[in-house]
Amino acid sequence: MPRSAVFIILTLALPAAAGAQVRDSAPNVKQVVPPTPRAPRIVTITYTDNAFDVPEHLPAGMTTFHAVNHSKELHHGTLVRLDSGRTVPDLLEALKKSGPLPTWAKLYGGPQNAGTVTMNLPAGNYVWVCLIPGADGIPHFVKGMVRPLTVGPDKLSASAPAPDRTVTMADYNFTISRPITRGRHVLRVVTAAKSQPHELVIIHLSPGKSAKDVMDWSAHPNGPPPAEVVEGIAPMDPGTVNYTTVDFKPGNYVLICFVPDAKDGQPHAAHGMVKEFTVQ
Ligand SMILES: [Cu+2]
Repeated sequence: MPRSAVFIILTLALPAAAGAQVRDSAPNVKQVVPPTPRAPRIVTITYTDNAFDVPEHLPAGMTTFHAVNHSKELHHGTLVRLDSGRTVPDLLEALKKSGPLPTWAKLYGGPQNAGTVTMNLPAGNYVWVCLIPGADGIPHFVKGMVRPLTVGPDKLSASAPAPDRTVTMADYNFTISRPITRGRHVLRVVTAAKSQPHELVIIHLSPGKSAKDVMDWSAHPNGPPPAEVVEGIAPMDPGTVNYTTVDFKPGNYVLICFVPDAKDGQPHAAHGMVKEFTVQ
């Protein structure tokens, strides 16, 4: 075959390979390799004292948020989706009242403290808020940690990270699909259907500290928490899915939810939403 003919055949073969690579694994046997899923784009969000450094616009689709905390206090980046034309002032007004948020405000999760979280964001209007109170009891969003975010209509296509554990949050417990072992895990985190919103605060306890120390600290958060690392997922309503990548080191861990209860306003932890486990 003349060299130019080989070139033409190779060129013609290229469009057929778009989206799927065809390779010869043996003479006359073609193996179709599925396209490599595109990883979500990584967006860094930063907390400083009572302020967020967050994007104001993002394309829709699977997105990874990597949070960096430059403040001494704990923060999270809770994404709230605003439907029915509601605005940031409407949300701030709703947050002044105790009890569940109105149905036009949907909690989408987000990174807890300096965590890494992936979620699929449909196009729409959102708000970043930090609902965590400071040592004075005043939530950080009141002090300025509230920023609007528009998502779409442009869209990026990317695949969710492959999870190896599922954490289900229900009224009032955490269920992990399999015990967590030492090393890096991708947790798929969901709130059970018909449940209240919940958050997943993952606390790697300091040596000698217990879940009770965490409860005592949360009631009177003076000084640093009795923890080496705090990460996880911000409050999320049923129907949303977040993924978080966590490097579990040997030691004692506590999963805890501080979302106020719809009935009595007590943190869910007071209703038993605390789970301790040890990573060997
Ligand atoms: Cu909860």
